[in-house]
Amino acid sequence: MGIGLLCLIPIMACSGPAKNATQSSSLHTSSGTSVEEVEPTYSSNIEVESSASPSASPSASPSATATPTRLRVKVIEKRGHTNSAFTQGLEFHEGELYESRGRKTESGISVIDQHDGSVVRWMPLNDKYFGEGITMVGDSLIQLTWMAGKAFIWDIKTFTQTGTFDYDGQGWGLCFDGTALIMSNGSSSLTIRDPETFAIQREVTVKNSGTEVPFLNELECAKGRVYANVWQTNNIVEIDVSTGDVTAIIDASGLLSDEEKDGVDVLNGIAYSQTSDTFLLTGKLWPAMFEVTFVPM
Ligand SMILES: [Ca+2]
Repeated sequence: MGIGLLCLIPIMACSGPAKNATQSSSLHTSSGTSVEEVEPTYSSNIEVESSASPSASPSASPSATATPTRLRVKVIEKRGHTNSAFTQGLEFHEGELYESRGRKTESGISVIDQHDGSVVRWMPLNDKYFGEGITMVGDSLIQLTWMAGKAFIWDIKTFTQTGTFDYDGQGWGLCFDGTALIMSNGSSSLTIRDPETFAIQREVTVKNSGTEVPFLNELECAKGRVYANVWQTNNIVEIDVSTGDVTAIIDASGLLSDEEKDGVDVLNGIAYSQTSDTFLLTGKLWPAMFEVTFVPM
């Protein structure tokens, strides 16, 4: 069944929560009943280190893996961003910046100006879908949806839909490492998928020193690692996807001023620029994007 639809208890017993709880859509269980989407009772500032619970106890010894490096963001440049964009995916491709937006009736894919965030090209999603993460494979843009079990394939130049992939469970983040697709679903697991068929090749559980890291959200494949926003936190984790080990934790707090935080949602959106070897970060409804590098604390 869809992951975690009935999971109303706090935190890590849930493997995939109803994350966008400002929506009031009805959710359907595998038994055909529907439940109203409920605001999760999660802490709004979960620390990655404290994310363990009895249900998520590490099976491996904490000493089995190295302690992740602690990093912070160093801002190179602050840029504009449309504060009505509910950012679910952000990625550079051939010099252009692509953004996916979520929320029903507001979802779509776009090319946005990488300096002021304004929309250069836009394709709305059918109103019944809630857009999620995106990535590019060749001339195709693949876009996840949150609860519909469908990924849409778009021609990158024309934004014409060329196909659909079906999958089980929720869709959150997506990136392509040049060989395989990596997808998150809100849990601590990432699925590694065939870019041609979307078939799952393998699954990896992401752990910080042996402890599972749930709520993996927007993804970015860069520099031989996978970077993931951790939902409801200002942390980005750097993951060795061959093992699932978190190799670094990046503290991205403090980017927005107190005034700018008014009305915004969580940090979500990582795009790596190979040209400048920098990352561009933003969040849902954020008024700004930040070109950053990751540096030691
Ligand atoms: Ca991304």
